[in-house]
Amino acid sequence: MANEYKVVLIGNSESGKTSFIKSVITGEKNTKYSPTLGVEVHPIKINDLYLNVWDLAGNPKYGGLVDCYLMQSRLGIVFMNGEPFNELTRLSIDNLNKSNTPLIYVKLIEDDKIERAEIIDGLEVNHVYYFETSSLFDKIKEILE
Ligand SMILES: Nc1nc2c(ncn2[C@@H]2O[C@H](COP(=O)(O)OP(=O)(O)OP(=O)(O)O)[C@@H](O)[C@H]2O)c(=O)[nH]1
Ligand SMILES: [Mg+2]
Repeated sequence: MANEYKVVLIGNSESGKTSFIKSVITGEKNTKYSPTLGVEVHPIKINDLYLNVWDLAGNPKYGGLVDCYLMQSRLGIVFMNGEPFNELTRLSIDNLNKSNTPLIYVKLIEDDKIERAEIIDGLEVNHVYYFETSSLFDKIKEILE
């Protein structure tokens, strides 16, 4: 399909990747943590785009196949949790940079007080964008629109 895109979610373990995508798909507010073991792929439709969202494991222990999982990505969303990126996250960012895949950096914050998924700064520097949002945020889907 021409308007079908692969999007990968990367970032340290417990940075909120799975919570984010569950919140987008079902509106579910995820409060308990359970690590992703490898990858989960979610097909979602946003406007007229068909996205295959690959929610990858952030724990280096479960990241052995990451280079395969990142192949043919059209967009990477990098989740930040205030801690330095681990080795797997760094390797994934390098991999996507090498193939000139645009990256969006996202930080999930404490509450749902924000009014919209805001672009905080940088706007666009070498295809890098930065957002702060919350998976407790009801309109989280807007970040992908
Ligand atoms: N403050 C805050 N915490 C969140 C938010 N969304 C999720 N969390 C919490 O942060 C943790 C993140 O869990 P996951 O979403 O499973 O993390 P993950 O990045 O998928 O972790 P791995 O699968 O191990 O790579 C959970 O304990 C959530 O309850 C948010 O928007 N704000
Ligand atoms: Mg996960």
